[in-house]
Amino acid sequence: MLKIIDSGESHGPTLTAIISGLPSGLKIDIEKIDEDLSERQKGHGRGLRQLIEKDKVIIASGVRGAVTIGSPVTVQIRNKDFENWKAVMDPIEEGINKKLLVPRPGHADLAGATKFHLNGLRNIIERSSARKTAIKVAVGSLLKQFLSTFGIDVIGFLETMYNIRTNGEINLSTLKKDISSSSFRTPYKEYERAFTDIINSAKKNGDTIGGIIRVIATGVVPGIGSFTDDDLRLDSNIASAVISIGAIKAVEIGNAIENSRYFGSEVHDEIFPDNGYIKRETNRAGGIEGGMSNGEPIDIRCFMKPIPTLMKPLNSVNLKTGMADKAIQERSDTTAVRAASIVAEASVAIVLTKLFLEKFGGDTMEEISGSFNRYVTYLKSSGRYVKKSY
Ligand code: EPS
Repeated sequence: MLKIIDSGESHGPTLTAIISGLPSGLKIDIEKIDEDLSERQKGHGRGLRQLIEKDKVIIASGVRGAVTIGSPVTVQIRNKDFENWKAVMDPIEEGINKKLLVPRPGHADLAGATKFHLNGLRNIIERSSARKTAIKVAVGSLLKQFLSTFGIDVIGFLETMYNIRTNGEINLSTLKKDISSSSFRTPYKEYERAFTDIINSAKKNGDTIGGIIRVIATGVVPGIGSFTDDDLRLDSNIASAVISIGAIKAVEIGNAIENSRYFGSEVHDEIFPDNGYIKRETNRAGGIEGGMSNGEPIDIRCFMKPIPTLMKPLNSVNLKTGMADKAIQERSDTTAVRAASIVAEASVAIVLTKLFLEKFGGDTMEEISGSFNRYVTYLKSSGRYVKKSY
């Protein structure tokens, strides 16, 4: 059973996550985790915080000699900015307490302050901050290393921003290369100019923009997740995980939205025999049927709202005076859709690892590999092995 808990405030000393339930014997490549952390920090439209931080993972438990030992793995990232915020954010010393009093529409500010009986918003801002997505990326990056041992690759990328309609075929065999050569982490390179222009114009107007992220996981064998229990469904776990990322407000699996407008005969992905394999010619279901992987690529879209911190602030209410006022302006990003694509990739990796371990779980990598290999042998001998469509 994989369990993950994380903690940390945006300007506190560290972000921390504990991953319990990982088997022993998994080799960890720290550099790969740091590469993903750096990916999260990049992108046109990010704010000044990213110039202060240079995120690096610290592994504080559960790993010896770059190999997991079966005990809980602690990962941490230091907030360099804490040095500048010590007078406000020291966990022990009572410091400066300048009250932020006017909540931002669209932010956790108002509901959070009400829930915790506060006027000042600082404590709400600190934990609801997108800064905490850094530790999620560290966890997801580590778990991607587990998944890759079993041939699973999870790739998150930017599909579009604002109201720009990107078009074009995705080539799964070159997708990773295609997005890594794009400053926007998108395979739709011909739209990069349009993305740059819309970000520049939003920034100039003190505004923000959202967009759509796509995550595709390849190499997932059929039968991950389960129809038997709601909390084991792959689709519900993915939806919950990605919608837990701040500002992600909707999730689509496969072509779900378009599918709802067509006849069943036009939507369902027909199954064909192919010399002892199973084959499909379409993947409108996004690789999930009955809450389980069906062997096709898992295909998810995440819809991100524009960031609520506007430099041209919206109308709000001062929590101290009760009078009309303009919302607070904090240092922020014009857009973070590109960054969110690596966060969503991490979230999907976390879910896939959890449900993979439900099916093939064991104390050691060796045990898990044994169980996995037996299943693959069964798939092949029963004619259920899914032929790659890419
Ligand atoms: C972010 C860290 C934050 C913001 C932004 C993204 O740091 P700071 O508040 O010190 O500038 O830049 O977060 C938000 C937009 C938000 O609402 O929390 C990060 O590391 O991704």
